[in-house]
Amino acid sequence: IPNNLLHYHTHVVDPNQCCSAVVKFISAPIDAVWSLVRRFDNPQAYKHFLKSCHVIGGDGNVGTLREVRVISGLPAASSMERLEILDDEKHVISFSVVGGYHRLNNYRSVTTLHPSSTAVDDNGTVVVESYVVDIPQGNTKEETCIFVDTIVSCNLQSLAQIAENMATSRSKSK
Ligand code: A8S
Repeated sequence: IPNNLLHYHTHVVDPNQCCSAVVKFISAPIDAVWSLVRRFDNPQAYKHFLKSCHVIGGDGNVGTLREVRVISGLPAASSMERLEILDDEKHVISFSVVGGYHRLNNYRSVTTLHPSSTAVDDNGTVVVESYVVDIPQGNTKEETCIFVDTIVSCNLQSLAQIAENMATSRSKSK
């Protein structure tokens, strides 16, 4: 992570909280990935555990609230989330959980995108998503991190698939 973005992933973590991060390489340009990630009003485009999203207050800027509903089979029904950071230049988005029916109290995540050029792919993106959350009563720190890491990894996996499809269909039509 470049120095000027490191502080976004530096969290204050209380003893009753856990903190972790997931990193994913995506073989698509940063603008394609960002066009999906920046949509605070449409997280279900790539977060497949969500079935709906309703924006409740705000104009799409910091402070906007959304209520997402979760598919069945998870220990959750809905979540109320507040947009904390949306920076189109630095490619940073952050939200915090402020309510809802689930077990992840005080969840907050920060997602940053970084252009990545390798020998194999000179136009890729690295996504870094870090989070901090309260450890639910009756669970350990490890269990909590495994649960959240799994959700975040699934989200970044489908984000990659969708962005990579966008990138290939675009280069084919050139
Ligand atoms: C995100 C990340 C997470 C979302 C979690 C971790 C959640 O939406 C789901 C299940 C839960 O138990 C908690 O970026 C909650 O959305 C899928 C409802 C918050």
